[in-house]
Amino acid sequence: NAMLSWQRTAFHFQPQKNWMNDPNGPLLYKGWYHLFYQYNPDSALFANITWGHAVSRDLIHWFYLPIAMLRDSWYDINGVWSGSATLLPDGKIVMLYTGSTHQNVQVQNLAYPANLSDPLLIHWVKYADNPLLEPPPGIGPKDFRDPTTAWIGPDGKWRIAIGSKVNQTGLSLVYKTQDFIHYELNDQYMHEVPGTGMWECVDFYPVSINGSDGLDTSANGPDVKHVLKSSLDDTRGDHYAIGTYFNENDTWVPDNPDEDVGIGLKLDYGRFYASKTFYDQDKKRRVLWGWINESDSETADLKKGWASLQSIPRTVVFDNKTRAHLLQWPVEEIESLRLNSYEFEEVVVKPGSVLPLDIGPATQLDIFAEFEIEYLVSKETEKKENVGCGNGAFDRSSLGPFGILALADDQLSELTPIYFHLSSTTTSLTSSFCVDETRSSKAPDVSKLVFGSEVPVVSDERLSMRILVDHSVIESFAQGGRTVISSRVYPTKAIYEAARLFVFNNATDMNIKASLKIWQLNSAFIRPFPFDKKL
Ligand code: DQQ
Repeated sequence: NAMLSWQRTAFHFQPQKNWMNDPNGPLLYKGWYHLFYQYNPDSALFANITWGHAVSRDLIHWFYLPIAMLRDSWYDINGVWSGSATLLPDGKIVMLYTGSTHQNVQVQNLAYPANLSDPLLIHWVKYADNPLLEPPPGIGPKDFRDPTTAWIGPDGKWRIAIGSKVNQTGLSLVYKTQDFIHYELNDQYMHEVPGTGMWECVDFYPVSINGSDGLDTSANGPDVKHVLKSSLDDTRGDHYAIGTYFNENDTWVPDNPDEDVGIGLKLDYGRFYASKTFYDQDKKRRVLWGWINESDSETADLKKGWASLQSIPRTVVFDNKTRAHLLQWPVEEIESLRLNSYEFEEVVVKPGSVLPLDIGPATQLDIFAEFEIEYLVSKETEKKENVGCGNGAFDRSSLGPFGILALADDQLSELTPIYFHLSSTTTSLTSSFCVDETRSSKAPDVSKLVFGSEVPVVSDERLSMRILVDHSVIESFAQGGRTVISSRVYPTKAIYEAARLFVFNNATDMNIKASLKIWQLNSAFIRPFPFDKKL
């Protein structure tokens, strides 16, 4: 049975079968988290896009619900594309989404729940006079999509942002509205960055710079900065920048122009795209979802009968230490899946060695690892290196790489290293945080890349990583989530009981002392809603 193939994940959200892409309209309503998603009901390839729908009490265990919106009108017949939810102060819900029309023009549409007293929000009504917005003058018919969650300004009007481009300049338009039916386009863009191309799935939200709570999308004030994110394309990924939002004309300016949207930081340096946040008003946190694609072939996807998964939802906060990054962290509810735990303290890993971590089956794990460094060469001969991730995990040099081998078999014929490579051993360092997929699978037709980026290590910090392993996906977080990498791997040997975990040190000039805490993770319940039973 293809559905039972080992690549299927156990605690990541996936539809029962067929194709999924972007997360859409996440919200918390009457105690239920709602996730909608770009979904092809007919096959495991991208086509016929509708809105799939699932609900959860805790962001981990999910119930599939009927498709929320089908392609049934001229204004979305070529796809019910991405969009966002806004929870209004009077308790109503507004869903804005892009439709691809019968002529493949991108337009913005409104939908709302048929019955607000249904906490499952099963039935959706499309507004009778859709579409509400067509591409304005100067904007191409296929460059106008993915409305954000709305935020309200001091004048009492709501604003939404919509991604676009003019020539190769990526940009975000802003519209104002009072009733979500009539809209007025601002004359200024919110922001634009030359050379970045089409901005898909713009996300725009405040972060608190003095506290750890998330903020409602409309929050603003002196203790707030605003994050602007755009999705460039699935190879370049989801780029963000932190900056200041100016209420009076709805423009936004990055703190650091050299790290502007699309040319600076990425939410995730691996396989992760079209992400979107929402504000969880009960737990006062901002939660991020992202689409993690397959990296095997379309033929393999058709054979499996499914393609894609969603990341583990992550809380997003401003990094109070660097004051220049976001920190992403798996929502705390994932910890409810923890089973047996294993601890390893100050395991010395000598240059060139690989040590097994005896934890039993290693296909569903939550791993914390901290590393201390013992430099074996005198100060005088100490080398500085700036190797980055490009050389992969197998190229040895004085300061790395070292880290974890996940989804490895005993013979190390398949393995996925998640590792650091330092630039300097003294004081405050910058290191690279990387994942190397190149030896992850013997299967043919699998794309295998080396991913990663710099991760600043603040002086009082130890080098640390957290890794979630779930059969064919590995999500890795360095330095509390300052740099994040999602990867897909399809081992053929390191599966089921044969999957192992190791710690390795490929540095030539230092010992590594590794301290680890590892949990087996249970599977989550992800299944059709039991309409016939009482919950
Ligand atoms: N996916 C949707 C678009 C969006 C793109 C179509 C991003 O609305 O721009 O499935 O992956």
